[in-house]
Amino acid sequence: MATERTFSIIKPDATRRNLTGAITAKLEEAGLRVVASRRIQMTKEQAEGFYGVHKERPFFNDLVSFMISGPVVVQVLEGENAVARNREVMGATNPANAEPGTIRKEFAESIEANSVHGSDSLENAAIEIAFFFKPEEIVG
Ligand code: RTP
Ligand code: MG
Repeated sequence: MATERTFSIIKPDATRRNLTGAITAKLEEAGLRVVASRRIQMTKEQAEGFYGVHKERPFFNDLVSFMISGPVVVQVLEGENAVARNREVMGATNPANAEPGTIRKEFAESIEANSVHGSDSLENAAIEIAFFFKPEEIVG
């Protein structure tokens, strides 16, 4: 088992409903430690850049609009197998398919307004962390 860092976003549907603490508690209960955290209003340019891999997908414009519809909380999470552990506690993209006890099962509103983002690989985690945080802002 390796200690890893992954990148998380608490999305606008969740900050709007004041779920930042409840979601962070779920992450912590899953053994993940918040080693960096910042509440921001993403710009359109930031959201388009961050989700660049999805720019040919039919949902891209809606996704960008959603991600700038309110504040988000960007976080770096650290722990054993943090990338996979975080994906596990997040649950499936579509909350209808998410396992009981997962963040998306409990809190997500829809396949788009699904409360959290989590990196899908260690490589992408490093890229996504660097997109939002300077090394000195992360304290392990
Ligand atoms: P994320 O990147 O946010 O952690 O979510 P994910 O890996 O589970 O899902 P992904 O396929 O990467 O999609 C990114 C986000 O786009 C929105 N989405 N909308 N309307 C749709 O059919 C649809 N499909 C995806 C969701 O907000 C999803 O988390
Ligand atoms: Mg994804």
